Amino acid sequence: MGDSGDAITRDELQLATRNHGMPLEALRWPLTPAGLHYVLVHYDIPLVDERTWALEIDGGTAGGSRLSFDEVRSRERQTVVMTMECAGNGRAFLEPRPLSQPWLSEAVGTARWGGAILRPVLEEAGIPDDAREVVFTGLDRGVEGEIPQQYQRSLPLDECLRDDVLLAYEMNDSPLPPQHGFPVRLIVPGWYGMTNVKWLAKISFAAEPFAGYQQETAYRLRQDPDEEGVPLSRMLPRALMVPPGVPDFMTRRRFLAPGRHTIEGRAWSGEAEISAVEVSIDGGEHWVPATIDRGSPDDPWAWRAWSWDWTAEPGEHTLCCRARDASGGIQPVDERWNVHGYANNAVQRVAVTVQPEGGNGS
Ligand SMILES: Nc1nc2c(c(=O)[nH]1)N[C@H]1C(S)=C(S)[C@@H](COP(=O)(O)O)O[C@H]1N2
Ligand SMILES: [Mo]
Repeated sequence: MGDSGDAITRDELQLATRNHGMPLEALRWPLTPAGLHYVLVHYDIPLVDERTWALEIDGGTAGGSRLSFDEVRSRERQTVVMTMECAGNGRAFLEPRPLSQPWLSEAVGTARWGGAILRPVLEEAGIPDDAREVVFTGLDRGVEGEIPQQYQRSLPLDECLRDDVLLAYEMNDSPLPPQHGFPVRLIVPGWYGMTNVKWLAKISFAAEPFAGYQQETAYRLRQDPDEEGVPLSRMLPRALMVPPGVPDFMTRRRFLAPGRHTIEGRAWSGEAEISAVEVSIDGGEHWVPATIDRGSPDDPWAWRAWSWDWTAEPGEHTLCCRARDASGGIQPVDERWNVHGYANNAVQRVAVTVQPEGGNGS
């Protein structure tokens, strides 16, 4: 993987127009409307006919099996409200910038995913005694790192047996839109986006660690391309704010009238519950606590709303927010570089001009 200087390349732009982020003002919705949820597709969105589609389950002790779309939908339905974030979120802030989808902060969304629990499907197929992982294969094909492939990721067997891991066929109570994995995708709360394999075609039991491209080459933290690296799994803590006031069209600098404004946003972590959110108005020098809405205990995988009342003084400010979680994780003020540009959860910075003729919305 190469890197680039300051200017965005045509290839990055091509990826950035296909794969859209969630506009940060959409942090106001507890459930992201499906069209505002971020999208990331490595190859092409496949056209799937649900009447002929089937999910193949391979390597079970009960012999191979196939589930039709109706068979998946006739199983007991379970829902989970889950915040999903791409492991590459924050990549475009890194210097030098790793060449891939150039996300800033917006590769996130929260949806209510509905579907069948994976565990009984695996149990009915017969989990082999030596199974350590389960490999999930999507229908989409492409070439990456010069290797032709179908999108494939494995997950440790114990994670697959959680009650909240789903074969999802609904997003926000509607059928999955094509770009989000129609007809059926995997949903694994807490893990970075790449885990949630879309357009599922096949599930196979594996006795050995899966060595596919998306496991061994991509989605690892490395300081050097030749390192073995550390595989990514759960989302690091992050808080984002709704940029206050009104934006400049090109630079997105914000304009705000002096006085009292409520700064609001959401925070999440795949490791542990969010324990604190703090805000800074001076670019991360000084921090003050925000108020966290505890949310519903029924939705442990959903982001948490937070807010902070600001009495804005005229001048130039850099607003920042950062989250901590109960496992001790906290967002760094400075970026941590790695070869592929993953898991950059450095604090968000929003440039705000407070002036009497500034926009009043906050
Ligand atoms: N089959 C398949 N599944 C996939 C992908 C893909 O390209 N193909 N992209 C992954 C990545 S990197 C992310 S971040 C999430 C994005 O899911 P979304 O587009 O529904 O937000 O899907 C994951 N599942
Ligand atoms: Mo991703």
